[in-house]
Amino acid sequence: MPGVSNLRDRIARPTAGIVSGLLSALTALAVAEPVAALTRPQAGPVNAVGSAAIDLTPAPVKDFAIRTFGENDKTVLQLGIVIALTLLAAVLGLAALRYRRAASAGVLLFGVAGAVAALNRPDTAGPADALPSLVGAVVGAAVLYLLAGKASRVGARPASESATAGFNRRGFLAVSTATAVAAVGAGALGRALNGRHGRGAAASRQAVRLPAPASPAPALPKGVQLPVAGISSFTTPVKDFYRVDTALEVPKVDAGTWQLRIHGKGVRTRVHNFAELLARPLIERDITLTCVSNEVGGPYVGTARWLGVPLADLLREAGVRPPSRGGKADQLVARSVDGMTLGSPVEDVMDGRDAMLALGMNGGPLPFDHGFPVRMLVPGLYGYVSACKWITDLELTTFDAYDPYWVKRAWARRAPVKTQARIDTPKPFARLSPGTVQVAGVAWAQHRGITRVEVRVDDGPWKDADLAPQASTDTWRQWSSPWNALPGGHTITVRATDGTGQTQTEQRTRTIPDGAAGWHNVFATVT
Ligand SMILES: Nc1nc2c(c(=O)[nH]1)N[C@H]1C(S)=C(S)[C@@H](COP(=O)(O)O)O[C@H]1N2
Ligand SMILES: [Mo]
Repeated sequence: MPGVSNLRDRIARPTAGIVSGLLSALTALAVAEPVAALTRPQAGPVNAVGSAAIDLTPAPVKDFAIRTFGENDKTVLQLGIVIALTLLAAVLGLAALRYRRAASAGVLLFGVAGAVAALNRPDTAGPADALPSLVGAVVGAAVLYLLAGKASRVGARPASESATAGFNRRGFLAVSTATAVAAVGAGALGRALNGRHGRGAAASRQAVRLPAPASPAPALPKGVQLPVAGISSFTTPVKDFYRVDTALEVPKVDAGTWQLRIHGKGVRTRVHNFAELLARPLIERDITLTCVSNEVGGPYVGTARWLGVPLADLLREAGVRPPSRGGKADQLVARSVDGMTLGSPVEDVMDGRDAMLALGMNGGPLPFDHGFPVRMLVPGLYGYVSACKWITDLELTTFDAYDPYWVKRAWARRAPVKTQARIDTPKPFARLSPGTVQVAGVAWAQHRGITRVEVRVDDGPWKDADLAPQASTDTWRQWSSPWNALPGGHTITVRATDGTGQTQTEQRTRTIPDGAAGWHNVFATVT
C-alpha cells in the first residue's frame, strides 16, 4: 500500500528532526555534567541559567513561587527550564532538516548564553566557569549537524530502490541510539564525579566534634510543649526545619579550608578559621527563625537549639563600635560562598542580644542545607536580614552605601520580625465532632516575647488562651484554648500581644516589603 507507506515516510522525517534536536540538547547537557564536575558544579548550564533566572525574577513572582511551591520552588524552576529546553530543542531539530548549519549554530548560541550566565554569577570562579556550557554546546551542535544530516534523508525514496527509505531510517535509528547511549554515559560520569566533589566537605563535617558550650542554653521550662495533638514541636527537628535560599546546588564547604573575613569601615581586618571559632567560648541558645516570605499562618518558622560564637565579641575584637557609641558603620553585610548578601543593623547585633555565628544546630554540626560550616543568626530579625548561611565574609558598611541582595529586589532594608500567632490545630477545613475541641498553636515575636494570645470563634468575644511558659523572648510560645464546638461552620481567629504591649493588627498585609501582618484564622465544620 504505497499511500500508507508514503504517510509513514512523511511523519518519519519530522520525527527524526525532532529526535535530532532532543538528542542534541540531551548530549549538550550530559557532556556539560562531567565538565562542570571537574571545574565547578555550580557552573553547569542548568544551574547557571537557573540561578540567573532566580536573580532576575521580579520580587512578586519570586515571593509567589516561594509561597506556592515552598521548598519545591527550585524543582519547579528546574522543571520549567527542562520543558522550555525540550520545546526549543524540538524546534531547532525541525529547523535543522532544512537549515542544518544555522540550527547547529543556534545550539552554539545557547552555549554562549549559558557561559555568560555562569561567568556573571556572583560566585563565579573565573573563566573556567564558561567551559561546561561551551564544551556541552560544541558537542551538542556537532550531534545536531550529524543527526540532522541523517534525518533529512529519512523517508527519501529514490523511485527505483524501495529499500533505501528503510535503510535510511535504520541508519538514523542506529546513530541516534548510539548518541543517546553516549549521552547517558556522559551524564552518569558527571554524576559520579560530582559525588566525589562534596566528599571532602562531608568528611570535614563528619570530623567536627562540638565542644560543650561555655554558656549552655537555659533548661526549657516544664510545659513549653503543650500536650495537644497536632501542635508544632517546640524544638523543630532538623528534618522538618524549613529551608529558604536561592541555592540551586547546596554549597558544600570544607570546614578545613573555610575562612571568615571581617573587614570594612573602621575595623582592623581579621580572618578566622573554623578551628579557631570552635575553640572560643560558645553559647547555646533556643532561637526561633522566621522567613519574611511566611504568610499569615504559614510554615516558614522554626525553633532550634543553636550553638555558636557570640558575634558581638568578634566584632568588638576587630574594633567595631555600634553607632550609639560613635561607630561609623551602621550596617553589617554578611556574604556567603555563593554570593548571597544580607545586611543587619550593627546596633541590633551589638545590643546584647544573642547574635551569633552558629556552628551547631540541635546537637550536631550545621546540616549543609542550613549553612555548614557556619551561619549567622540575629534573634528578632527575619532571615533575609540576618541569617546568612555558608557565610564567609562580614563587612562593616552603612545602609546608605550598600543594598544587599533582597533589598535590591524591593524588600525592606530593616526588617524586625512581626508579631504573629498561628493556629496549628484544628487544620483548615477540618471536620470535627461536637464537644470540647482544643484549639492550639504557636505565637512568636522574637526578642520582644509573647505576653498574651486571644482566640475568637466567629463574631464572639475574644477569650484569653492558656499560655505555655515562655522559654525566652527569642523563642515562640505555645498556646491552647478549649472550645465548646457546636454544629455548623465556624471561623476561629487568633491574635497575639508582644512584650511591648502591642497587639497584632487585624489589617492583612502582603509579605513584601517587610513581612505579612494580620490575624490567622481557620474555618472548621462541626457535624
Ligand atoms: N547564603 C544564603 N543564606 C541565606 C539565604 C540564602 O538564600 N542564601 N536565605 C535567607 C533566608 S531568606 C532565610 S529565611 C534563612 C532560612 O534559613 P534556613 O533555610 O536554615 O531555614 O536563611 C537566610 N540565609
Ligand atoms: Mo527568608
